[in-house]
Amino acid sequence: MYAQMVKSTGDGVKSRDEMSDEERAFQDRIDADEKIEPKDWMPEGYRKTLIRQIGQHAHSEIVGQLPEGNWITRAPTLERKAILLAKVQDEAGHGLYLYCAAETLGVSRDELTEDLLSGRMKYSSIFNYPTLTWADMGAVGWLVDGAAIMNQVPLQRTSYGPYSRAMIRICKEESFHQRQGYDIMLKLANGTGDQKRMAQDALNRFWYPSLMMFGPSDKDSVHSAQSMAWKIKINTNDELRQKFVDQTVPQAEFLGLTVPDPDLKWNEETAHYEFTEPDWSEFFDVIKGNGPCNAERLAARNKAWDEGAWVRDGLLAHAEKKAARRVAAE
Ligand code: FAQ
Repeated sequence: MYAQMVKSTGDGVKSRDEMSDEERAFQDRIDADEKIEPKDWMPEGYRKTLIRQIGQHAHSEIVGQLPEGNWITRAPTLERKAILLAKVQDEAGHGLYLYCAAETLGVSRDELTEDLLSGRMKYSSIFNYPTLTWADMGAVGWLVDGAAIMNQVPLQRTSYGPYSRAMIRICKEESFHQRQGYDIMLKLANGTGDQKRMAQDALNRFWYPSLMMFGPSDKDSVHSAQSMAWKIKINTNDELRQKFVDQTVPQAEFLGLTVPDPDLKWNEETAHYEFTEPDWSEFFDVIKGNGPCNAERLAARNKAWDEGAWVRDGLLAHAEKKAARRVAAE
């Protein structure tokens, strides 16, 4: 365990000897699997890392509504429309729980929103890819929500109490989302030739961007060592990516679809699939703001924020009026 190493690890994680008494006591609580709560003492780096990760996660849920929202009016049946609408509403709810969890660390939702709208804060790379056909709703549910669950199930055990509790609820809903996506894929893959081709095309376009959701490979992950020492993260990026591939390939086989990786193969000895890494230069380009839809996504969020100003003003005016009435009555 990092925290118990006597020497500095060279990856920016302090050894016990380098920690202050407060930091050592904090690390002991983490190592004993105690939950850290908002009013507890915490290192400034722990607080900042959580705000960054929870904030990015919240933004991902909010921006993540856009690629699916794009298909609500064009869903093929009333039932599919109602299901997709409910799913997109769930994502908004996830964003709200996560902003609330971040607020317990001393940052306001308005500050986080400003950081998203100005492009200072990131959201998941996956939402910078377009959703071109109805089959993409299947691929997003199956692969994107599938990757999200793979990452978020361990986060239910994350060391920060409010984040961990938000994750428990979110994971329940994400598993429904994954199932609805797989159900769309199942219908299309067993449908007409055109429908099967649409499903295959969606898998082709979403496979590598889904693998990128887990973050850069471990050797390039700047935050993993410290985040794992603090149990903010429970697994490395590569561990989760491997688990996702191992789980998803048999699902693709069941659909009769082909994972777009000619070098994909099962390794009997390791009991894992060997697979081709995504194009990391594309990933870094997308997270720098140069993905196919980055500008469109930020423009949509900014437009919604600006057009909602009258609602926020109205709510504030109403609250002020109510407060004034209460004072007058006292
Ligand atoms: N996209 O050192 P690491 C969902 C950045 S689920 C963009 O490895 P870390 C549900 C990273 O921030 C999706 N940026 O970083 C849904 C850092 O840059 P920074 C959201 C990425 O934090 C489904 C730099 O690269 N889930 O939305 C990405 O230890 C369907 C170096 O990386 C979560 O956020 C990326 N994919 O590990 C909604 C889960 N990967 O901040 C709608 C919680 C890395 O220094 C529809 N988050 N970066 O400027 C995490 O588990 C972690 O933050 C990782 C990244 C694993 C994403």
